[in-house]
Amino acid sequence: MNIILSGVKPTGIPTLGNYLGAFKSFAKMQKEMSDYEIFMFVADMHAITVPQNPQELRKNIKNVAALYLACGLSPENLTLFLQSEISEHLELGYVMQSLCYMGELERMTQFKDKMAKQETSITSALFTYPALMAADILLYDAKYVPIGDDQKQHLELARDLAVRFNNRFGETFTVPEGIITKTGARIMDLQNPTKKMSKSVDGDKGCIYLLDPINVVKKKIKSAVTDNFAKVHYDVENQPGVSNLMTIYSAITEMSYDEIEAKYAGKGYGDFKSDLAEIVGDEVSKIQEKYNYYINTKELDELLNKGRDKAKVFAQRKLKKIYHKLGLGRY
Ligand code: ATP
Ligand code: LTN
Repeated sequence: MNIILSGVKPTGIPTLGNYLGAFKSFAKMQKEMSDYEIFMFVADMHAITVPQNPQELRKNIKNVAALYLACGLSPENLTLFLQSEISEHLELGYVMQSLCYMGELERMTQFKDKMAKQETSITSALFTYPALMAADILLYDAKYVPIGDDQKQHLELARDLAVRFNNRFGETFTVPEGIITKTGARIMDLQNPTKKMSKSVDGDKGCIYLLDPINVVKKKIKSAVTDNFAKVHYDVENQPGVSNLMTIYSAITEMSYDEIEAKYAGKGYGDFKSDLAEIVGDEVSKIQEKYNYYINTKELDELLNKGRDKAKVFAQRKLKKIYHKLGLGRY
């Protein structure tokens, strides 16, 4: 059986970046690849690699689960679950750590960035997190993993670890392939367009949260940083702010950059930003309508129970085989 799998960390309210880089493509793949099984999980174990407030975390977990559905994933043919309810992720995570070299983890840019910023409280779990992410994927023999551009390096590591295990212990894991959306792969902060839009970074003017009131969403778009060129033109180096807004425009409307440039030729940023504010406002309001349904009904918990039970069967079966290949245990 072929599986498409991905995870989202409940480290805050998901952003427009998460939607365009990840959630939106999950739903698209579910529609287009109907012969694949879709496994989606809330990566709550990854969330605690940085300090979390337990009450907030519990809320964020439910929010992420509801947003998977609100962003267009249909509950049919979907296995939706929480990572912390399937302990096999951690067990295989440990196996992956014992296969993974320190040097490989030290090279991970996400980790290096955090070290460079000398953020306090860098935990050992944050350092080994790519090994757990590899386990998340390999445990289910996922074939395709839709991710944003920032996860490319982690996915590469998962592939390397799969190949390494297979070479040492015989064919065991499917080598996964990352699927990165053409547009929307990296949405930048609206106030600081050289930085990724991120849900766990303070200072929210540059970040559109999927649960922001719609007037706030529009206001954030309208006050996004641009430049003095007064030309809607895609040029990431010289016009990063406008280019980022064009990426958002294109990811939602599916218009190409050339089409957008032609539409706004000779016009200033005012028209462009007002139109985009409406486009994003409409998209986010559709998401919120569905979110409100799922967060207020029993259906979400029922789906999570069903997803947990199904994922557990897969995970237990796979881990047993892996332990056997490693020579662990008595059988
Ligand atoms: P954090 O901000 O807490 O580091 P995150 O939003 O980067 O978290 P996740 O919530 O786990 O991390 O991300 C879920 C998915 O969203 C991943 O596939 C990731 O690549 C994608 N993603 C996250 N931010 C962006 C962004 N700004 N643009 C495009 N895709 C993104
Ligand atoms: N590391 C990812 C979230 C994540 C994930 C995964 C994505 C954890 N496990 C498995 C795809 C497959 C992130 O920070 N965005």
